[in-house]
Amino acid sequence: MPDSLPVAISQQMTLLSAIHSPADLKKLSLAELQKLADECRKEVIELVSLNGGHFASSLGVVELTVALHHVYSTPHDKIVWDVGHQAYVHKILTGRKEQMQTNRQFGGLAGFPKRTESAHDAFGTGHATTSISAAAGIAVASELAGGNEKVIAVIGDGSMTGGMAFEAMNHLGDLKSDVLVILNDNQMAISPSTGGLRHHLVNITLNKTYNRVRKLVWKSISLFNNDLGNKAKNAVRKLEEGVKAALTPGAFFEALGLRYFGPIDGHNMEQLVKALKEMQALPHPKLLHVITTKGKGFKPAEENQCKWHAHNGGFDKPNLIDK
Ligand SMILES: Cc1ncc(C[n+]2csc(CCOP(=O)(O)OP(=O)(O)O)c2C)c(N)n1
Repeated sequence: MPDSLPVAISQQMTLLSAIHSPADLKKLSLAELQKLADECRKEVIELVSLNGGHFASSLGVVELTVALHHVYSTPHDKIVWDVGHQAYVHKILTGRKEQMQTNRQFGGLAGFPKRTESAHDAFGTGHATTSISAAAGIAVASELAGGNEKVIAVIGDGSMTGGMAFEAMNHLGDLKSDVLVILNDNQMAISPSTGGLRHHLVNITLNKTYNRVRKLVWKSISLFNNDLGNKAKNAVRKLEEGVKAALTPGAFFEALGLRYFGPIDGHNMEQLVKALKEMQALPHPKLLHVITTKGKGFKPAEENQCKWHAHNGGFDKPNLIDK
């Protein structure tokens, strides 16, 4: 971590106990955000060990959720969680920490985001693959009302294979609305992801040359920004776009009209916060490719991600925590 924890914080009560709404995350340093993420992870393990529930997917997005609530401001900004089974940390950070004991019980909290439960839940979910479409609708409504909120869809690589996600990205490319799609790529649906998209994503992630070329291309585009006449600039841009489309990762998403960024390490708080701040400044459709590990931080879940997708509870938590 680039900055170290103030001694007072490392020795005192938990950071989580002082978080009552996402506004409390705003002033935290990177080290404090990571400490908060570690505490949230323990909280999810504790909760599911007692009452059961969805598990491995929430553990995989702990850092992402903390970073999102640090950079963006819900309920003004809208975060749409695809499926919603990974939203436990989101619920913990948005004023429902104490009620999480009632998760999925009669009269208690819902196991998924629910609009009537919290203003921070932008969309009610449960059905996979709806998030990008919902985010596009929210963004269009905001534009019509003259709003300025940022809209983010967080979707897993499994749900990204559903037709509705492609339809929504295709539409977004036409709408040109300010929507950030975060592709949470853990190579897992409930079981391992399959199909052509999976191979495309693996190629992107593994191909370092593509990533180097992409960085070079974008760097050279920015070099031309001010110095050449408009005609030359346009010609260069067209050429660069062509080269970029042919050589860079994410060309598939770019072809649909979303600018592609990544892949980044979804457990590295510094990378996440930096990337999200960059995304926040861009007013058009874009996709941030984030690589995560399903079950992160809990060894049995990392080793058997399918089995630990959800759990009935009653497991031996203290002996199993991998930290
Ligand atoms: C339409 C629909 N089909 C199937 C499911 C069951 N389901 C719940 S989570 C999930 C896998 C989601 O995988 P991914 O989107 O990659 O998220 P991850 O759990 O890996 O974070 C599936 C298929 C569902 N919720 N909705």
